[in-house]
Amino acid sequence: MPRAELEQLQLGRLRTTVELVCNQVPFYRQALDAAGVRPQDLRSLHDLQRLPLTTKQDLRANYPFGLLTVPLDAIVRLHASSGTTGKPTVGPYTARDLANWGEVMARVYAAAGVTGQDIVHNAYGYGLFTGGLGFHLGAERVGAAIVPASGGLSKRQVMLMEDFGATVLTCTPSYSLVLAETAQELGVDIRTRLRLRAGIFGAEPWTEAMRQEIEAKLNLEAFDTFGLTEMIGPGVASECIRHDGMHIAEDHFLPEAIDPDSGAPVPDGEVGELVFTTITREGQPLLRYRTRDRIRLTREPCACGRTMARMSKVLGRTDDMLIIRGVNVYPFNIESVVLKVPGLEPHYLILVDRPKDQLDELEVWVEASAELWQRGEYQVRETEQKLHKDLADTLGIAPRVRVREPHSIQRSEGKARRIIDKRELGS
Ligand code: DLL
Repeated sequence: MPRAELEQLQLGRLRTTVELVCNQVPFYRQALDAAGVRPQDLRSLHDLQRLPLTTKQDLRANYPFGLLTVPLDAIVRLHASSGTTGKPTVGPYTARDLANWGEVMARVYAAAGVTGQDIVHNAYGYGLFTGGLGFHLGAERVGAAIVPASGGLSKRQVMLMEDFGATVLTCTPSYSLVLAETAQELGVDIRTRLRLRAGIFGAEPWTEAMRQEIEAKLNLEAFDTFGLTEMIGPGVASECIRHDGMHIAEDHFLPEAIDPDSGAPVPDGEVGELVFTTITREGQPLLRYRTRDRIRLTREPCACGRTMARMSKVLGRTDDMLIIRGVNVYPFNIESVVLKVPGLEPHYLILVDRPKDQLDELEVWVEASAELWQRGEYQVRETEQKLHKDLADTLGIAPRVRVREPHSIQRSEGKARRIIDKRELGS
């Protein structure tokens, strides 16, 4: 759709949404009043910035159903994100929300070239997490054969991928590496015995270096895909075959990038916090929801022909930045460095500690490849020194580094937990 036409569509849908929440949700009525905005004041998309922002705290304060615009009768599905502390975030769907979810998920597959001919092995977790059922819905919509494997029992997953001839793998990037490793342990040669040609990976941050690792290990083309429970789950944005950013389903979700401190808009091409307004959600529409994900936006048309805005890979979250001795450290940067050092595997852990009366300490553990480990202590120490130097050069502080034995770092079936911040534990 040409952008001018798209923007007209967006404006109409935005007005409908604002009217809906203003009439049905006391929280939004008050917030709009406080901002001095009425639905009829929205004359162009620029007026979006006059609307109040919504935060995770607002969702918590209205838990579980305070932001619904419809009676509970009209809700046909409830998902929830786990959340590390306190109550989860609720994702309520009406029948039309589910239909729209199927539609945007079908686009995710189509952008990766998936058709009704494909066999999709879906190893995202089924359950409250939106990954499993979201990818399931979209595969049905494009008419592919879906294998609802969910996470875990990795040996059986490798067997099924081989026996059923899966052509597409969907799971978190970290779990894809677990499957690759399991295939190797079982002596299953991925190149000759599996038929995977594409993988659609998301739900956690991963670098370009990680993409190369995954593509090489699994012999497939890896696509990044983005979403969050608050919007709809997966299906918010996804890569096309150009791999030049993720196309946002902008006819359903209006993107903005803002300065996380001042809230001011950030121009296209610069890093800001991603903010979304849902413009077709029925169950729980959200205005200007702060995702806390750091990204760049572009509205330049893509070489693939799609006109929808694109977002960069997620460069980290505004709340996962580690401040260590006054220096800002992003886990994303650590991953980029780790994966460039030869002899290391893409399994790592970042530990932060504040020993009593001492300065903060940053430690990075990475697994050696079996080959490096066999070459012995001296080579391992040499790799450790290289990693130490490269990390210090990139981060601006020198972490402690440990290159560890293969398979010594815990694997995950879903989102990998790569940071252990002991300062949060009060030690
Ligand atoms: O992770 C939905 C999803 C499922 C997306 C499957 C993609 C694939 P939540 O559990 O609510 O929803 O977590 C949302 O995960 O705000 C980001 O911080 C992070 N995230 C999701 N996709 C990506 C990605 C699902 N491609 C939170 N890259 C978001 C980096 C991602 N981070």
